[in-house]
Amino acid sequence: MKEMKFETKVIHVGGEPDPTTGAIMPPIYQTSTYVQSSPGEHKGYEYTRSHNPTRSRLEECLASLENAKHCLVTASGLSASSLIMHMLPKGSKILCGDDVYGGTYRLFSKVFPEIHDYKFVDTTDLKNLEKEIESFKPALIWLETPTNPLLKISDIAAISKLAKKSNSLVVVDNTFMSPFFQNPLDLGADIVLHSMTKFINGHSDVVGGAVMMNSSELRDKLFFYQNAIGPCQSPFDSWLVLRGIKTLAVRMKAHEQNAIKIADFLESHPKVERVVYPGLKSHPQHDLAKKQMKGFGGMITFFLKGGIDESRRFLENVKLFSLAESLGGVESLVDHPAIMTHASIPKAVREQLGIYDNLIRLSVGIEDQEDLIQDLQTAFSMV
Ligand code: P1T
Repeated sequence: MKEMKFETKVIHVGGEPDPTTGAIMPPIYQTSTYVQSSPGEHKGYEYTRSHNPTRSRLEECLASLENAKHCLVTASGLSASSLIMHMLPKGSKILCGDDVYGGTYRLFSKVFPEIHDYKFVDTTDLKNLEKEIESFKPALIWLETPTNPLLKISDIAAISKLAKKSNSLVVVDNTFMSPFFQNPLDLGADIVLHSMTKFINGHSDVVGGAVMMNSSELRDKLFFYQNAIGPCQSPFDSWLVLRGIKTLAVRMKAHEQNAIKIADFLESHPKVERVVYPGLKSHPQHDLAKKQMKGFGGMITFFLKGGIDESRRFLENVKLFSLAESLGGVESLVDHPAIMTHASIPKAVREQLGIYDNLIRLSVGIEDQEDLIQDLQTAFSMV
């Protein structure tokens, strides 16, 4: 059979009917252990921290969506990031994009500096990045693209080329695009990482992470740490993601359609200072976005005219957009990064990056777009 398209893979890869009963939905193997017929003789499953058939189905599906040979599903996005850090030899150098999720920044600036050496740089500036790679000689380059929350876009193919010359690994956190809109391994990255808590699951009811890669050596190293440290996802949560992921393609299209309309609306609104959305011509890396992404996604960042008081009034008056951390669910969310998701970044660093008190991040859901625009309109009128 010809290679299946994305829309087919999300439903059928890992979604084969149960061979024992014919159940069209995969069983939840809610078990911690597996019976052996003789010591060491088993059916490939010994203990759920190491392997679980429900989780294996999800891993198979996710690997196919990122055109990867391997996938490991973890308990959260950050536990997936931690596994990658544990895998590196002590004292490794990591060059990380300067604008990343606040929790990633905290992990790399407060937890792992005891083991490794981190440098945060603007990875959208290729010339400067090339110099940094030459002088810092990183073992690993960490890209989040588009970034959270400023939606900056790094050139995955060009950076992967530079990295190959210096034998650095490239990791791409692809959470904002999901495998539907961007496939970093196809562009030369070594590992792609997702917080499955977001678009992949899509229903705001699971925390999870995943890493995909083509190298069996990398997979085996990461699996060793996954098994040794223990951040495995529960069978029930893996099953929920298997359920949620079936609609990933239709959801991503709907998120994007709404986001395009809302970005246009915001760009013409008198109370908005600036809108950042990869699909807008005004986005500084719009051409790169068109080249390396298959769509622009459902995340929008904008700057309100004013400061914290105006932001508070806006955020207290939206109704359909719920004020909450996280993103990527079917329901629209709004976030104030400086106080919420990126509070762990020191104020001075935040402001250097442009994460001011008037910056607001939208995770545009799949509700009716006129209802969403009306909701924003009402909140603006209260500012
Ligand atoms: O929350 P967790 O599943 O551990 O994923 C961490 C993570 C990793 N990478 C990116 C790009 C992320 O956005 C996140 C989590 N982000 C939020 C909770 C947020 O509201 O931005």
